[in-house]
Amino acid sequence: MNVPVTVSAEVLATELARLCPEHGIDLAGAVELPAILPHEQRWHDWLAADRHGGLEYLTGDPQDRVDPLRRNPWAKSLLVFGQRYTHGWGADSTEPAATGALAPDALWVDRVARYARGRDYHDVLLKAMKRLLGRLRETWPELKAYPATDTGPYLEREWAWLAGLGFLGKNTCLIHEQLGSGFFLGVAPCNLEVTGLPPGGTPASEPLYGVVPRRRRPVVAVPTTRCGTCTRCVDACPTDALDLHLGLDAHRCISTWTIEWQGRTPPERRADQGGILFGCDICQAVCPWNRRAAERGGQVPLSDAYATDSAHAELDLAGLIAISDAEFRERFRRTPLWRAHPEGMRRNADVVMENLASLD
Ligand code: B12
Ligand code: SF4
Ligand code: SF4
Repeated sequence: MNVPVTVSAEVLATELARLCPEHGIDLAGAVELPAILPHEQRWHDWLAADRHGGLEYLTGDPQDRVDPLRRNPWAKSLLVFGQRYTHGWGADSTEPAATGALAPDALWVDRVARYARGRDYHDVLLKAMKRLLGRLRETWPELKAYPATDTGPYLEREWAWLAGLGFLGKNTCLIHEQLGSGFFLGVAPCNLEVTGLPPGGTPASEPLYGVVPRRRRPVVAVPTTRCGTCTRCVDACPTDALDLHLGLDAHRCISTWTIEWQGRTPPERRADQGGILFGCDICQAVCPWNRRAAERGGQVPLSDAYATDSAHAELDLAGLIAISDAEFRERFRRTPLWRAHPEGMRRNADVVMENLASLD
């Protein structure tokens, strides 16, 4: 039976404030459905301009990503969750994954983007959302909700912006004024009819729950972005992958070709990869919002799910170039590095070794 459950935003916020800390979730909000996404055209233009970088799964059914009701016609709202994996990137951050640096003596772990140094968020966040929804079901037994993180066809950043979790930066990341952008997103279409939310498609100024509030003072008009005249991320990107009109060109992004790309690194891209082995944090590391978040970071403790896995730090590059399929599976199962496949990891290590050799 598809019976909506009616609840006020206030009551839902109280429940989320009780349950999110227990489940390691830092931000949570809701968007009324149906909703028209204010930046829907940007998505269609992005695809039409072929900026998806060969990530074919994005092209399947573009309309599903902007309209959750196509797959979940019974849904009344979309819940959105955020879970931090880092305090931010301080001005002193020197790791190659955050600077592109060719540091010969950098630890293996420094060469890996921060989101990927611990357990896989597809596992951790999804489980946290499922458990939290299970607890909400104790209050509302008729609750129906299907959580997803990356795994569902949703423009998660756009939905998160509408749910009040943060603003959209020129690096295309969702940024929270106090926490920066070092958090994952997950969504869940559900049958909660939440009264008192902004009308679908109108952004909220605050999430329903936040481990810290976004701003010190409430705002009247909610901006899409709070970048102002800053262009640090656009200027710092080593491959010119960011532009102000369409956002990120996945063809040019180091993150794409060290994580998602199958096959050889294009010769003209190899030098740009610098000392980066997996993922890329440069356009987040230079962001002033992340710098300030790092400065105040210790005040808001992180869940340990994404703590650096010290077993991986010991691997050296030469070892990675020769890593066997079996060893790769043994070491990287349940971590985000799994996504690279053994051949991708060998390829990435080979590029970094080649770039380091160019220092001699
Ligand atoms: C494909 C993908 C990638 C691709 C393409 C990234 C991209 N920017 O499009 C690649 C492989 C390059 C990538 C890299 C990374 N990714 Co990724 N990725 C995704 C995925 C699966 C889909 C993104 C997508 O639909 N892109 C298409 C574009 C058009 O959509 P969009 O960027 O979201 O932008 C839309 C709106 O947000 C809005 N918008 C965005 N920015 C701006 C800026 C302005 C000024 C305006 C007006 C509007 C606007 O317009 C667009 C249309 O609605 C999402 C999960 C999901 N299902 O959403 C994760 C996701 C975006 N990735 C994530 C992460 C962590 C990363 C990396 C940091 C990993 C790393 N360290 O290497 C980098 C960051 C690179 C970057 N600057 O984006 C997180 C981001 C969390 C956050 N706080 O923002 C997500 C949400 C995964 C998750 N579940 O947590 N990713
Ligand atoms: S992740 Fe790296 S390569 Fe991709 S846009 Fe950001 S700085 Fe550029
Ligand atoms: S670096 Fe500057 S332009 Fe880029 S996202 Fe951060 S504030 Fe915006």
